[in-house]
Amino acid sequence: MTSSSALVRALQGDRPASAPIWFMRQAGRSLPEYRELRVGTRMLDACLTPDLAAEITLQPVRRHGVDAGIFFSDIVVPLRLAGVEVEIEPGRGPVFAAPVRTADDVARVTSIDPEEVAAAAAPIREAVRLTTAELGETPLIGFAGAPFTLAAYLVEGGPSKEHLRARAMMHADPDSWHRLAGWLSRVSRAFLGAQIEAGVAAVQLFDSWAGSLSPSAFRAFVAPHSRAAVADLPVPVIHFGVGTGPFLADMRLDGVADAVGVDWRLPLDEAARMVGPDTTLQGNIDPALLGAPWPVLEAHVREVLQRGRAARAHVVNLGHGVPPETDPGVLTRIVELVHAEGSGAE
Ligand code: 1CP
Repeated sequence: MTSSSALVRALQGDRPASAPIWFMRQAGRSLPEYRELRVGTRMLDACLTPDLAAEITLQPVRRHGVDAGIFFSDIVVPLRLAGVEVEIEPGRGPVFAAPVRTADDVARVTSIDPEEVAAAAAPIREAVRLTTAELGETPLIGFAGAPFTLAAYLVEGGPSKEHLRARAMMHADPDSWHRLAGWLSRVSRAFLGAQIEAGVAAVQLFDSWAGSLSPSAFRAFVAPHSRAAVADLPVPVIHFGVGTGPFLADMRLDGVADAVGVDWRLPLDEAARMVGPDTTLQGNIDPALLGAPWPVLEAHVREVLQRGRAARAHVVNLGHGVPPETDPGVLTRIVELVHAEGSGAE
């Protein structure tokens, strides 16, 4: 039902009449209806309650008329399903009871069979089924965390700025690093598999913090594991990271990624030259402009669309997630502008 949708076509390299648009973090704290539904429920419990996860996923699609839903969940959900002790602290993010820092820690956590994730993923499959039944022809995007971004939390034990402990492990103990990253890759792949079985039309691999890596570290320690997480999937793959301009071509994962996400730092026409003619680009409205006067934001969105024409196809999005303080009316207005713009004569 979703194979002729604008999103799937753009990911496959077509240019539908108007560029598809969705927003990273479109479900969440910018929506009053989300804040109301979440009262009294912990984040990870909400993710594992199928009717709640489905309703939260649907809220922004109804409100904004975006061209895709993004499944409401979190990158640490498969770790919770695998039995790792993790909570999401309000206003902070994922926090682990036991950080994974030494070779022994790595040996302990990687002894968990990633199949445990598939076995425990019934609430995920159920939530995806409920959501796709309501969405009809609008595609649902599934997602998982890339091994490095997951490791950035797991090794540190919680959020960090420069992800120094995970990056240090690569060089101090490469064997443990590769063991951990390989395991995280299989865990995320199992999480994606459950979502795909239940009907998502595309998936996004979030390597949000990859921009903290040097190009050589990304190539040697990260890319092979990210590639393994998404190789040979039966649906299109988007690969996203913030600050990945210095190694954007490597974000293609040797062509395994159908689309590469670009943050606000790199104009899309430059990005198109870097990734070449076989990759769709996604992005790159600057979240910092969401609070600007409408004419300023409108001019910026038009410029993003214009530069996006240099790519083989373009999925419009922000350069990173919707900030919680965003006026949701502004997001709806951007969707209307992008849809109107696309159907006009070029
Ligand atoms: O308090 C709350 O309401 C929880 C805030 C929240 C939400 C709404 C968290 C905690 N996660 C989520 C949902 C979520 N997480 C989605 C939902 C779908 C949507 O986009 O609408 C997605 C795709 C994620 C993925 C995720 N979690 C990423 C990658 C995306 C990104 O923004 O780069 C990352 C880095 C996380 C970790 C995480 N989970 C939550 C927070 C606040 C964080 C970031 C912590 C940090 O700053 O390090």
